[in-house]
Amino acid sequence: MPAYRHVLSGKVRELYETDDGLLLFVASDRVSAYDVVLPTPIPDKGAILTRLSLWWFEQLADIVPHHVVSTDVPAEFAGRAMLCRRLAMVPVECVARGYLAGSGLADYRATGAVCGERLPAGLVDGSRLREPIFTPATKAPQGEHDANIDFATVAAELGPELAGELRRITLAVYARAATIAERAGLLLADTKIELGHACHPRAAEGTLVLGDEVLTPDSSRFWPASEWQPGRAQPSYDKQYLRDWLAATGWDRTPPGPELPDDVVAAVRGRYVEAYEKLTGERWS
Ligand code: Q0Z
Repeated sequence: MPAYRHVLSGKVRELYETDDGLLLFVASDRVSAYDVVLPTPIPDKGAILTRLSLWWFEQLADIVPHHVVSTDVPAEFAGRAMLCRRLAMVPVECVARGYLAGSGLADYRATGAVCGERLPAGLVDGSRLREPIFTPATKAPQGEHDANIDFATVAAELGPELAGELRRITLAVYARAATIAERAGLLLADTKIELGHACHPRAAEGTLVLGDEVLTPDSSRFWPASEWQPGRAQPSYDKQYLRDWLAATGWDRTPPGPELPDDVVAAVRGRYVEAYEKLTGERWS
């Protein structure tokens, strides 16, 4: 493993580049709530989400190739990092939704549509959509929220052919993942993927590659199927315990957040382990 230099910090992850032109994608143990990174890490969270991403990349490999080259990484990142091919990222967030929540719900309430897709009247928080929809968004700068855009805008910016490929791949990834999640007792409400073109000149021209992390609780909404109840906010699989505990402290959601006690850390870690074990069918340990 050659030398590496830090290039980017996200709220809960880091990106480095190596001398041979690869990227090192590192997941930290940091956890955020209400867009604030909390001062207390969740042990193994970075490793759990990395292993989950790697597992999903394999499940999706017949739909779309992925950017991972190796998990042979420097010791300080062992278990929570992936060496990746550098992609020319498509400047659009690719989101698929099978259920109404978050910004999709907000847009539906305001306009009756999400990303230009007209939906039937009478849908509520958590409603299942008759058919999953592609709801692209602009990539907002750090600290800002992505803005939903309609398919016609993506087609105008990137060309109708690439826009159609993004939609096709995003919906195929959602369909595969939702089926797998349902077998594990989880509903996949929505997921965001990042696609890019390989930069390597020998790579097949025009092939889209799946980048970033995939189908982790940080990029997707997973709901316990047994608790799904349209008409109210659904409990988040990973963070509901944390949010409920934070609410009870009276924290006003401005930084810094409160330190988490050991029992809360253990409960939140347990949820990530449980999500990993349910989805993959493998023990975490
Ligand atoms: C991912 C991000 C951050 C971690 C750039 N294979 C790739 N090729 C080109 N660019 C990226 C990737 Cl994964 C890429 N990000 C998001 C930001 C830490 C990941 F601060 N940015």
